[in-house]
Formats: sequence, structure tokens, C-alpha cells
Amino acid sequence: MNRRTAKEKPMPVFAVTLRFIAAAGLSFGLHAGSAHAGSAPAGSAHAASADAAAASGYHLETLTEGLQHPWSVAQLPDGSFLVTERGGALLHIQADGTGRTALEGAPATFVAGQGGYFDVLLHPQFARNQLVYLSYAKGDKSANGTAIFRARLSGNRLMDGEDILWVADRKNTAQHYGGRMLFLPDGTLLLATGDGFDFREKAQDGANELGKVLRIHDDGSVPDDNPFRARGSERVWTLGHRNPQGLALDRASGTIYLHEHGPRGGDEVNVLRAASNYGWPAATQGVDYSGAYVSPYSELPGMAPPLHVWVPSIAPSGLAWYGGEPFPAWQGKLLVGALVDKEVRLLTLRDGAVIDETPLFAELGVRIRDVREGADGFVYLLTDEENGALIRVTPTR
Ligand SMILES: [Ca+2]
Repeated sequence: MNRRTAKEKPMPVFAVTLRFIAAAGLSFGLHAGSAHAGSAPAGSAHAASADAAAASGYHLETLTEGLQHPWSVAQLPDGSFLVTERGGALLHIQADGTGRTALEGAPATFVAGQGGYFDVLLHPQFARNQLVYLSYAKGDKSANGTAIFRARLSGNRLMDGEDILWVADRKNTAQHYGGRMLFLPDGTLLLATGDGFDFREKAQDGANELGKVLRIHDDGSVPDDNPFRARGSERVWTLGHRNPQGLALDRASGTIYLHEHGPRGGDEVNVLRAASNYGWPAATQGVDYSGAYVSPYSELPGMAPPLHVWVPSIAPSGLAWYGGEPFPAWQGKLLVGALVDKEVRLLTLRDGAVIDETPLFAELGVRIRDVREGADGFVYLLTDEENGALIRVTPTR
């Protein structure tokens, strides 16, 4: 891929599709004759998923149902779970799926469109400080934005709660909040924000926080080494994002992955690097919902091209880098939830490229909102429904 010159894209859909097919063909060639459990033959998603299930020997277990549009799950050290419901509840669920309790002390949220509660995350030293982080839509119809609430978990109460971040500028739409969070090895916290849907040009404007990845300390203060601090965009770490819905850390290499929704086509996986510009809306491989071009450019100089693109869109949601013991075949790979495609995609990476993409769990036939590796190494899924479920994936052998 030529990164130095702007590329016109007269036929963006076909170009990307052909590139995807080429990549898939390469991957099948590399894996031919190997016992690689994650690779799948060409064919229907169901057939591929069944093959993957047989090869990986997984078992899907519904721990609990009746969750109203659950958005994010975090596993506590004792094996129990915190789960957000988009409508504004933070639930504590016992390890066996029973004993659901709504935590007291959680903040009021703006529930409309895509707004409500988003991610829940434990502090890396949670066992010592009991700190919990919740991202959510704060404000009202005329002025709202993604915020981070931090509190100390004590029994079924959130104590000493406070907002440590509220995205600027406020917006008057109820779409494209982003909302995923990630702690980095240096102890700082990332928040991915959306472009607010009607404000896509702001993703390229470093003077506000829409369409960005923001970086803060665990108390909300600004790290001295944030890249745009001297220019007044104190919390901005990367820019040019549309609506990120996944953030994950490769615990072996330190690589940070983000995925984001494109418009029609152009969903992306990006490798995050401080100060990088990921292009939206100046460069994209998607087109507008109307079919009109967002931009004539799929790439532009100075803008980081995506690691991986989906055309048509799969609507990714939830992202995990898998490093657990229970599934050796998935180690070092990315698990991507898919809302539209109602499955999880297992991405195999080699030398900075995605060389294989295998559908998993398509037999569930449900929109996947979140996918996580638990503290126990098992994989956990949340389904995006009015009667949503928390599902545990364990090995059968
Ligand atoms: Ca991009």
C-alpha cells in the first residue's frame, strides 16, 4: 500500500473486496496442511463456525438472561461480574450467573438513541483500591457527551463517585459516543470517543474531543507527555476516528488495537500510536448511507491507513486480544464482536497484517455487543437484545 501519495478511489467497494479476497487466499495457502485450529475453509459462516467449534472444542454456556441491552462486562477477581445495561444500570452478577444486583451510587445518564451506559472497567490495581470506571452519556438533548465516572466498589454500593472526564464539546445528537476504555501498561487510561454523527469534521479538529482517543491518568488529570498538550488539546492522544467500539491491548507486544464503525462500509481495525491521525472523514473506504462519497480518498499522506477494513460493514462491537490458557489456538489473536453479522470474528495477525479471519459462535444467531477475556481466561460474550445474555465460552476438552 502506497502511504506517500493520495489515492483516488473510483470503485472503493470492489477494491477493498478484492484486497480482502486476496488476503484470505494468502492465509489459506499459509495454513494449508497445518493443524491450525483457528483457520476455516471457505464456505458459509455457519459451516466455518461449526468447523471452528470442532477444532477449538468450545462450549457456550448462558450464565444469565434478561439483561436489557447489556453493553459491557468486566470480571471481578472473585469471578463475579459487573455488567452495564445501556438504559442506565450497573449490575453485579455472581460468578454462576445468579444474584443480580443493581449497584447503588451510579450516575444518572442521558438515555436516547445510542446514549446511556457504555463501558465498565476495573482499575489495574482493583484488588488494592476497588476502583471502577464507567463511561456513559452525560447531559441532555441539547448538550451531552461521553463522560467517565470513577468510584470505589464496596459491597453493592459505589462510594466516593465522581466524574473524571466529560468530553468537550457538548453535542446535540444522541449518536456516535464511542465509549470504550482501556488501561495502558503505564497506568494511563484511554477513552475512545465518537464524532457525534452530525459533526464528523470535528474528528479532524484537534481543538475538540469528538472523534478522538483521549488519554488521562487514573484520576482524570492529564499526562505530561500527551502529544498535543502544548497546542491546547490536552487530552487528545489520536484523532480522525468515526465511532470506535473496541479497544484492546496485546499484552505480549504492547500493541494497542481499536476498531470503529465506518459509514456504509469502511469499518476499520486500527493500530493506535500516539499523535496519529486515522483519517476520518478525510480518508475512508466507506461511503455515506445515501451512497454518496464521504471523501474521494481512501488514503491520504500523513494519515494512518487501517490494519483491516470491512466492506460491507459488520458493525464491530467489543474487542479482545486473547492471551489465556484455556484456548491455545486463539492465543495472540483478536476477537471482534459483530452486531450486524451476529457472530464473533477471530483475526489472526502476522507481521502487522491480518492474515486470517474466522467466524465464531455464529450458531448463536444474535448481535454481539461485547467480547472479553475474563480474569479466568475464558471468553465472555454479551448479546445486544432486550433480553440480552451473558455467555461463557469454555473449552470442552
Ligand atoms: Ca480511518
